[in-house]
Amino acid sequence: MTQNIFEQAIKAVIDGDVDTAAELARRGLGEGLDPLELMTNGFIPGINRVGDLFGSGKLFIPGLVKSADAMQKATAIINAAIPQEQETVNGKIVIGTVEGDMHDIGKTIVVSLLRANGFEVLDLGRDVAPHRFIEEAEKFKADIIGSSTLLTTTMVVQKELEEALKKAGLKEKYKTIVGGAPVTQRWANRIGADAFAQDAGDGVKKVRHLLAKLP
Ligand code: B12
Repeated sequence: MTQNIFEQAIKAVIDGDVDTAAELARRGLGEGLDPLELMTNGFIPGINRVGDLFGSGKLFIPGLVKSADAMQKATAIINAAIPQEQETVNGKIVIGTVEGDMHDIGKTIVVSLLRANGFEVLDLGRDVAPHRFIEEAEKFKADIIGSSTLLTTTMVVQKELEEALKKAGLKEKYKTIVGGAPVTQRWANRIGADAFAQDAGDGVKKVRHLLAKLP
């Protein structure tokens, strides 16, 4: 039964079927499935397959956009169902997708899970320039700056953010965490980011570690 709903979710995303994706998200939650499990075993493998199909030339932009719509609809329903921690914990994070990159599905899942774990999060959305990450972190009195990138061509913006922080004399003030499909621990080390996370759950874990290191 559960396996079946995951398979249907994968298919709905590949087909770009927004209504079915929404219905499956609601049905899965209604059946008591854990929101993250529904995401991790159903919708995320679906959008990853879409990425592979697009990458190998078997799916084109209109199909990619339809699948992204189905994924976004399901994500919104599932994110809204993640139980929220009532007490806020000490820890403020600004997070956004870097300049030039419009992908925000994964970043939005990370935001939801961080909030669900009691962190205060300012979501800057997408297409965020390095100077804006810094300005908003200053205003929000953030502890951590998180950036997401899905395009290999915009990974460099994460490096520019590190450089801008150093130039402004703020590198010690904020911890940074990077994520997104092409991002690795190796990349984080190379640019001097303080942490890398491979998914939203790992993000929460790494944010906790970073906060423990703050003075
Ligand atoms: C959906 C999608 C789109 C949608 C995005 C909709 C949206 N609002 O996000 C649309 C249709 C708009 C789109 C557009 C394009 N796309 Co696109 N897209 C994808 C696709 C299929 C899925 C991305 C996704 O949502 N994954 C699901 C989420 C849950 O995973 P995730 O983002 O990796 O996030 C998780 C982790 O990485 C981590 N994480 C992510 N961010 C962060 C941040 C922090 C701080 C932390 C801690 C963790 C973390 O946690 C998340 C949750 O677990 C990918 C393929 C892929 N497999 O990545 C291609 C892909 C990224 N796209 C690609 C391309 C080429 C494009 C376009 C250039 C196509 C075009 N010619 O126009 C445009 C780019 C426009 C732009 N300037 O950004 C390529 C990139 C290739 C490359 N080498 O850079 C990919 C890889 C497809 C491919 N195989 O070729 N795309």
